[in-house]
Amino acid sequence: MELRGTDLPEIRAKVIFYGPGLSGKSTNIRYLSSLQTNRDKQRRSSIGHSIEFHKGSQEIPEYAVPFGACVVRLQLFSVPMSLFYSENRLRVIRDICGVVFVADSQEPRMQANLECLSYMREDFHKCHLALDKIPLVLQYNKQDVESACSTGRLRELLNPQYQYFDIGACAKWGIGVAEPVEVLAQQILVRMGK
Ligand SMILES: Nc1nc2c(ncn2[C@@H]2O[C@H](COP(=O)(O)OP(=O)(O)O)[C@@H](O)[C@H]2O)c(=O)[nH]1
Ligand SMILES: [Mg+2]
Repeated sequence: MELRGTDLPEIRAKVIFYGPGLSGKSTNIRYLSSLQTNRDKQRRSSIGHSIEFHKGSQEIPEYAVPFGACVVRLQLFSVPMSLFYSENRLRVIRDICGVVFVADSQEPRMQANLECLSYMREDFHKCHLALDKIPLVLQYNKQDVESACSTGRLRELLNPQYQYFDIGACAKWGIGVAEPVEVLAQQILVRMGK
């Protein structure tokens, strides 16, 4: 999908990438952010340099998803899972609009995935956020690794009622990276009643 103009109304939404250490959260964010930077560059060269580009806080990676007459501009955050940082984690979570849970598909990481899901529920509880009110999607990353569980097995463990959109991914190669945030953007729009 491409942005079609500079004057579409924008909705900004903060999205958090949650998941056990080394599951690929930063890899996802880096990939999306570089896709966005390339699109912005293309747009800039196609319309000339006369228009000042609307950019958010330069430090925060972003990814824009166009829907008809508006654009959902997602600001992408990740949180350190270490308990030492738990206060920081809560600070980041407080005003989020959506969550991408990045699970590590490797069999030996299943316990870490499950623990992290339960930490996430605790964190949400501490922030007075109801998990059923915040759009959540799951990504089963590192499907390329030999010890990876199938997406079916991961769903059984992490999404047993198939309540949430989920997808297998190889974030390192950009596979299955855009879909989760695009689904999330759509769900965020629906929640906002747009
Ligand atoms: N094989 C493989 N490695 C990946 C994939 N995604 C991320 N990685 C690697 O996993 C490591 C941890 O990734 P990172 O994004 O830093 O994890 P984070 O701790 O969740 O932010 C890095 O060496 C990545 O290159 C993937 O899809 N397949
Ligand atoms: Mg990271």
